[in-house]
Amino acid sequence: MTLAEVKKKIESKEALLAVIGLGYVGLPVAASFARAGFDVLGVDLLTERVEKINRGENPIEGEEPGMADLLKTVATPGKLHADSDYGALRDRDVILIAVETPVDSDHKPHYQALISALEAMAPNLKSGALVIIESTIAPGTMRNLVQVTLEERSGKQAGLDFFLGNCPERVMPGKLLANLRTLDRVVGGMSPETAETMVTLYKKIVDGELDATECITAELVKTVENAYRDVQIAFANEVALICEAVGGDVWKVRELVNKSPGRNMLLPGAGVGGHCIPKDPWLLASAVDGKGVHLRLIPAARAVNDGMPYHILELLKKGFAEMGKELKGSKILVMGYAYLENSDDTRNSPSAVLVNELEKSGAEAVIHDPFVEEYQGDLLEKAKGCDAAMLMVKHDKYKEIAFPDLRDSLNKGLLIDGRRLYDAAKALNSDIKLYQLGIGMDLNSN
Ligand code: SAJ
Repeated sequence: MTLAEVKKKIESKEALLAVIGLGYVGLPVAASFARAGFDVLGVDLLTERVEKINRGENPIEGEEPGMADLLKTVATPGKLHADSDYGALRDRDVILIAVETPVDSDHKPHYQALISALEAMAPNLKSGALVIIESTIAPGTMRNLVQVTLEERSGKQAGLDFFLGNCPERVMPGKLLANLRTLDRVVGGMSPETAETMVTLYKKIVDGELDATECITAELVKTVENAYRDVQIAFANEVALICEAVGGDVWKVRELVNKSPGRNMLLPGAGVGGHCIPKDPWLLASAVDGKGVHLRLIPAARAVNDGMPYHILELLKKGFAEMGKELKGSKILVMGYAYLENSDDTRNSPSAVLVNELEKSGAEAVIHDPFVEEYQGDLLEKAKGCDAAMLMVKHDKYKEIAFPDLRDSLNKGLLIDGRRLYDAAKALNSDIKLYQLGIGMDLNSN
């Protein structure tokens, strides 16, 4: 099959599609193409997930508007069918891969899932098939890993016997289907014709702009956009540390800085978690391994952001020192365990780092989070007997706290606010000692 024939089958929606990896990226994509009228095969190693999808049930945790209903309507043969058998790929004209691409503890890409998927699909690759990687990958991976693996394992030649592209996702938990439909996407093809064919495909489910380009550009854009955000957040965090040290208020400083044209200082906070921001800068950085490029800013930003939970702990230690209290043997209420406000997603949660440090210091951590099932419950009940509370996530529910009630529950009215959720004057009136990230001691001197 030539690329032109693939394009024609896509235009008429006769093309048989497959999506490998039915997680929070792959499943919405598979379901969206099925809704658009394609026959989609979903492949995932988790048989339980496969069975759930074939029953029309949504396996994705958390609130995903529209996802459950969409699956109910498309989970039928001829629309979306899930399977664990890679052999089912043999008749597929277009294969999307959306498997996890984490980094190891040494910050290097961990491509095992991607490699396994490529090796399993290669023997089943139909001549003329279009293969698209949606996973976030380090710049150069399409050429150096994906193309090499597929050619070696299939005996076919990219650009001749099959076609390759990279279309990074821009999904966000809680808005999977909305982002997928509305956000612009970079469409990287190993050839301009491949990129154009991919645009024809994604046009069927994406209303946003589809920017056809090369694979290396697509790989760079995705990792750069998240590294950029990480550096921006790190800058805000470092300014918060400066403000604390010199007696300023970073929140006021940020507001006034952002009145200056072209400034957009992000928010300091108790840490940077989630499925992409902590990982993608390392994928980007790994692309220059061995190329004699010494990166300083991107790794430094990661270090600043990873250091924030430890800094919040320092604020607690400062409060205890003022009260002549020891951390060892104390009981600390940790408010918020998700990585993001009003989310139940705990991946790379900064609170997990804080809890670990508290326990290493001999303190007992009592965790509360209104969205994370195992930590739900009555906040004031959990606060009872605690020596301090630490606000790590600015869940809306935490804004409603009545300080007098919190004060009555806590042994000592000590509250560490890692997200500037609270108003110092209100805390003062209810005799709560409040330490807020980024606000210097004398401004914190209530
Ligand atoms: N954070 C800060 N200060 C900020 C913004 C975020 O400390 O000013 C922290 C959050 O608390 C969280 C982490 O950083 O722990 C990540 O927050 P995020 O708002 O970046 O949310 P994510 O991780 O879901 O990022 C996603 C990304 N989207 C995709 O990868 C498709 C990111 O590229 C988007 O910029 C981001 O959503 C967004 O803008 O909402």
